[in-house]
Amino acid sequence: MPIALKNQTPMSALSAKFQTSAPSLETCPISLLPEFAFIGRSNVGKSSLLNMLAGAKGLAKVSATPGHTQLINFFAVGTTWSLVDLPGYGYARTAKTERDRFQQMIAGYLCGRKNLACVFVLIDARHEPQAIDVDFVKWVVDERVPFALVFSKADKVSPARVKANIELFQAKIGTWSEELPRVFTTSAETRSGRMELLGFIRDTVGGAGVKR
Ligand SMILES: Nc1nc2c(ncn2[C@@H]2O[C@H](COP(=O)(O)OP(=O)(O)O)[C@@H](O)[C@H]2O)c(=O)[nH]1
Ligand SMILES: [Mg+2]
Repeated sequence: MPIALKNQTPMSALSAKFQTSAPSLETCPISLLPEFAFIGRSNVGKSSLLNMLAGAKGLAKVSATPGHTQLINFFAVGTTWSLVDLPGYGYARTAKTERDRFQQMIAGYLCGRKNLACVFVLIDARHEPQAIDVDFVKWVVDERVPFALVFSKADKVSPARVKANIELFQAKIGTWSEELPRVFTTSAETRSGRMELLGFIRDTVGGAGVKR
C-alpha cells in the first residue's frame, strides 16, 4: 500500500504538494502515477474537496466567485499518486470562445490522459438532477472515462434530501445505462466522506491500477 495512504485517520493530512498548472493536455506533466481528478460545475466544491481530502486548507484555491480555475492544476501526493483540480463546466457568464476552450481542455485531458485512474464528477447534493450534470455524466460514460459520482456540500441539506437527490440522479442514469457508478457523499465543511473517498483511492491505487 502506498505510504501516503497508510494509517489514515479522519484528521491526518496527506503529503500533498502543488506541482504545476497546465492549459492543455499537451502541456500536462508526463507522469506514470495514477491520477484522480475533480470535475463539475463551477462552485460545486471541487477545490474544497481536494483540500479536504489532502487535509490542507490552502492547497487548491477556493473561490466564492464562480469561474475562476482556468487551468488543470496538479498536486502530487507523496510519490505515488496525484490529485488534479480541473476547471468547472457550465459557467454561464464566460464568453463562448472561452467556454469552447475549457471544453476542449477538459475533453482533451479526460479522454487523452493515460494515467487517469478516476475522475470524480461532483454534483451539488442540494439540487435535483440538473441537465448539465446528467449530460456530462452521459458523455463520460460514452467516452469510457473511469469515473465516480461525488455529491458535495451534503452539510447544506438534510440527509433525507441528499438521499432523494442521489436516487433521482441514479434513476436518470438508469434510463441509458445498466451499470450504476460508485457514489460518494461528501462535505468539505464537516469532512464527511473523506475516509470513504480515500479508501476508494487506496483500493484503486493498490489494486489493478489504471484501467484504460
Ligand atoms: N457548506 C459548504 N460549503 C462548501 C463546500 N464545498 C465548497 N463550499 C463553498 O462553495 C464555494 C465554492 O467552492 P470551491 O471549492 O471553490 O468550488 P469549485 O469552483 O468547484 O472549485 C466556496 O465558497 C466554498 O467555501 C461544502 O462541502 N460545504
Ligand atoms: Mg476550484
